[in-house]
Amino acid sequence: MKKICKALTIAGLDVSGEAGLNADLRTFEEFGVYGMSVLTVIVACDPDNNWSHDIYPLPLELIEKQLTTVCKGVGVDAVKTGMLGSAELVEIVVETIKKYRLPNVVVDPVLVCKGIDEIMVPTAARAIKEKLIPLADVVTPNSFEAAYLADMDRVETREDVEEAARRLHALGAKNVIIKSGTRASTDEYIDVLFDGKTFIHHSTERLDGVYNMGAGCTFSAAIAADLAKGQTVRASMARAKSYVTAAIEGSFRLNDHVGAMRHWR
Ligand code: PXL
Repeated sequence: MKKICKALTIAGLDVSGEAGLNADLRTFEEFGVYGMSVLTVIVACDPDNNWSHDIYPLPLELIEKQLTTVCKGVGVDAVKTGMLGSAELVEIVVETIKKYRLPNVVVDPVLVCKGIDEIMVPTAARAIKEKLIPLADVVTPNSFEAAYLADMDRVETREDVEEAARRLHALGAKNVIIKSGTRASTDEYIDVLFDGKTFIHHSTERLDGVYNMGAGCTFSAAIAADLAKGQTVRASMARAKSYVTAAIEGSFRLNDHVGAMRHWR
């Protein structure tokens, strides 16, 4: 029988399903990988107040129990981290990665939520930078997160992106992929991969009239899924990019505030 590869996402639940855990599990499924999940926070939105969101963290003890269930009880071929929510939880995740020697660690350093450019929990952000990124096989910040993590005012131009990637690699991440996304000042989406030696650029045209909530989660989940199957970072980045582009092209409206990507092909 063909080996079934397993991936774990440690992420938040976006109740309306565009981002976070839902997006990750759908992506694992599409990549033919068995998905498991450790839930960190629940993000609920207010339909009567401009879809403003509130984040409800789960008790740390409960998160630890989930981590033990999966990491000790089953085992994983790759792990992806998303919204963690507190410095204490970052520490627990770091200890878990070390204790169970988890392979193929993909860190999506979720520092912001639902299009708001403000660091959600500064102490958690610092812990991600100092403790989690050094354990990452791949770290996938968007340009806003890259600027924070690399201590730069902004990451906009190609030179900025390359400098930020060098700095994140120096923090200990083996591979750095910076996603320019909608914040790019050009007509392209440019993703840059730096493995400590070379830069690889991937660009696709900007898409109009689409929804891309959850694109970051989906992108890093796709990379984790491919790494779980033994693919190289370079190959998984290319596949992740085309998968995300197709999912954005197929996106659909949920309400006046948000839409969702189509994860199925
Ligand atoms: O896209 C970042 C993100 C990650 N995880 C959860 C989220 C969001 C954005 O809203 O809700 C749970």
